[in-house]
Amino acid sequence: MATAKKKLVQWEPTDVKKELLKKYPAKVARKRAKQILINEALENTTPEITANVRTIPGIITMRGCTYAGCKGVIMGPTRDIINLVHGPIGCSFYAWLTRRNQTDAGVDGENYIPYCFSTDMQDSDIIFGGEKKLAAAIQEIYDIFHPKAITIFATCPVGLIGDDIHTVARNMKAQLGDCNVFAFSCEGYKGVSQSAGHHIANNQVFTHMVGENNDEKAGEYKINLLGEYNIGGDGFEIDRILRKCGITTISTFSGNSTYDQFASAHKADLSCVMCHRSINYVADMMETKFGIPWIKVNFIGAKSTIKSLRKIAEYFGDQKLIDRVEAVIAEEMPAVDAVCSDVLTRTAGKTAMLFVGGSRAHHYQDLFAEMGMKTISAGYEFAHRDDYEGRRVIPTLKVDADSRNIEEIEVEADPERFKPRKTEAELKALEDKGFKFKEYDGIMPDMDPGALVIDDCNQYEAEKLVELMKPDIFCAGIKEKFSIQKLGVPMKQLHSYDSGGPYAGFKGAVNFYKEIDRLVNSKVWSYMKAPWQESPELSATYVWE
Ligand code: CFM
Repeated sequence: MATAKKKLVQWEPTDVKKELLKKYPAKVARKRAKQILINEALENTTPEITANVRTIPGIITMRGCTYAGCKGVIMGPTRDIINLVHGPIGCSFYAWLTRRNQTDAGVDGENYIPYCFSTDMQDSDIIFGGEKKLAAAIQEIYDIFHPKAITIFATCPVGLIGDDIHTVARNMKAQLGDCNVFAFSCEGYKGVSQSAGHHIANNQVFTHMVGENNDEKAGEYKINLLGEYNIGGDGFEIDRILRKCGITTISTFSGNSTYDQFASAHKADLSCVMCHRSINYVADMMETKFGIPWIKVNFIGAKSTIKSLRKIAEYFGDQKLIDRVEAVIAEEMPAVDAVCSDVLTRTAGKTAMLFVGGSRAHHYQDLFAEMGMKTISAGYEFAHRDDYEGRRVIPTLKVDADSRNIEEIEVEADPERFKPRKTEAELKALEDKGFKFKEYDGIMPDMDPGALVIDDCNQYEAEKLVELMKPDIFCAGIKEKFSIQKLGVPMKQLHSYDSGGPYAGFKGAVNFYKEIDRLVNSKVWSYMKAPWQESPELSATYVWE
């Protein structure tokens, strides 16, 4: 049924919303209605969206858990720290190398990412407590690997039985002497999604590692790249471009990162925030404690990459850098333009839907726009209102019981190391020219009026949307992949990139154009027919008949 020819163009966004809600019990429909908006952002009359709230029980959400956000997302890409999961083996096994954060082990070769470290809790540990087993595991890791740091992750049962992982960490750190040991209270149930896990991870990274190494770092135009996780090698492509421009990356949080990068992050002169959702508070803390200003960047999309590079150059204000950035853009863009104009003839006017995490549903709209494609519906799994409506709503965000679960750390200016990177007058001069610091307007202003913005979209709604609106491509994750393809619509995973990528930067844009062109122009999906679509009444006989 789901062929492009049968597009039901008569569906108005308000009708689509009604259809999505129709099957729900009244109370559920009322709640979901607040998480589904019809975008009117250009006039800026869109009412507030409900986000970062618990998924309604019974709904099959696309979200992950707090442990996933802490262990998998933030700490997962760090190569020379040993991440030890305190819990039953499943929590570790199913988080083992499933996120495609790539690593280059560098000259030192220290890389623990291929390993899986777990305390493998058993029934007896749940009954009698697992602290001794945890301490023994830390000792064993130390004896075998001598890593710079060991971090401990609490899984759900650890919180339930009350193991004091922080005390174990403190004692082991003192006992070992030359290994930093600290823990995360990131039990899966701790928040409403992986977003809570990001926050728990980042707070501890900031407390236990940032600022530890005071050695001067070589290089010019020093930046931190915050919220870039090197999925499918995105970070490598961004590094390539930055290096070519002469920009020095002191740290990346946390794609292909090392202990020393976290420890030296306070030596940078600018923080560039890629994924706002997972890390914006770290950028704020860096500014408060060390005086490093921050800007929002986006390296997904060739135009966004150009904009971000120019913004970094404008911040440093050095003509040498400004010229170098322009030279790099001039050198890189012909190859990008050539592929873009080729695919445009086949991709312009096609439609996309994006339901991904907390930032990609926004960033990837830029790439689709470059291909002349329109995003008719998009939303985040777990972002907060500021990622939809912009940072201006932050002061009005309600603090509920779930947010209260996450420790807010108090940060003050460091008495010795706080150093304003620019004078008040310099900052003002930049701002007067339209330069924006710590600004993010969210996804909604960039979406067309009438587009459907859906927070925490679920399996049922995803299938319903595809059925009603027939997008030319649907982007989400592995849980959605096959149900969407079975509806006859191509599906691109924008978490893992379906083993593809990189899609960031210039070379990434070219990869993406080609991949999407191939997908949206493939007829194979429309040929798919389930048996019941050919003959709606299935009949069968019992073998003994
Ligand atoms: Fe940030 Fe991410 Fe994302 Fe995210 Fe993620 Fe990811 Fe994502 Mo999957 S940190 S919010 S928790 S950009 S793992 S690299 S793709 S959901 S949109």
